[in-house]
Amino acid sequence: MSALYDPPVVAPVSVKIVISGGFGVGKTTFVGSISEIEPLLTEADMTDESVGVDNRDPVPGKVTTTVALDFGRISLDETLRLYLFGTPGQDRYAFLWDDLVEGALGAVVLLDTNRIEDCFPAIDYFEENRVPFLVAVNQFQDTRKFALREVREALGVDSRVPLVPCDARHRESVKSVLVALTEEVLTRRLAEQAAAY
Ligand SMILES: Nc1nc2c(ncn2[C@@H]2O[C@H](COP(=O)(O)OP(=O)(O)OP(=O)(O)O)[C@@H](O)[C@H]2O)c(=O)[nH]1
Ligand SMILES: [Mg+2]
Repeated sequence: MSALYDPPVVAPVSVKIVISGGFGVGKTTFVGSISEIEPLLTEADMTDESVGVDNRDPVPGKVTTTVALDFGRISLDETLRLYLFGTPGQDRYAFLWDDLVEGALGAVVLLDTNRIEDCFPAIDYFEENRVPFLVAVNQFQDTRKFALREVREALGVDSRVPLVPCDARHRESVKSVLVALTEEVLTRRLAEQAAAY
């Protein structure tokens, strides 16, 4: 009898989110901190072959790098499941971007305030392809702390693009970034719908 009144079981909506930014900015760490499944990581050792090709100075202890993608999943609630695709950070894998970004609902651009310019290619890509995105300011040690307002000035992005603080090593921080991104996607969608009428 009661089964008649049970609410219907609704399959969660699954959406694709891209995690991007410059080399060594914390993309793989971000996906690994939040994924509720064992993340698929495509890390390869950084060898001497990369000397002169990759600038490893900003991340001196780094021994591996992403060569294809990071993949993880997080359920924000029972109705919404995010599939996370982390991009490789190095320019020579740029040819993978179109496939990785295809069908994405939104993107996170991770930023290290020591080398803000490294995230410009990602920002340009999402602007050109009209993918909603936000900028997550990652908290590295030995990094001078800048106010978000100063980072925004340096970036020169539209004032509507959200800037949020992040520590890619901490699940709660990563989750708040993803919640902010879903809010941004909704806001953009509603604004587009309103403009269409
Ligand atoms: N202090 C601090 N360290 C971080 C943070 N996020 C990442 N790291 C460290 O930064 C290093 C690089 O992180 P990765 O996650 O491999 O960076 P990535 O962007 O995936 O690198 P590529 O794929 O090679 O471009 C690692 O040693 C991380 O532990 C952070 O928020 N704070
Ligand atoms: Mg990586």
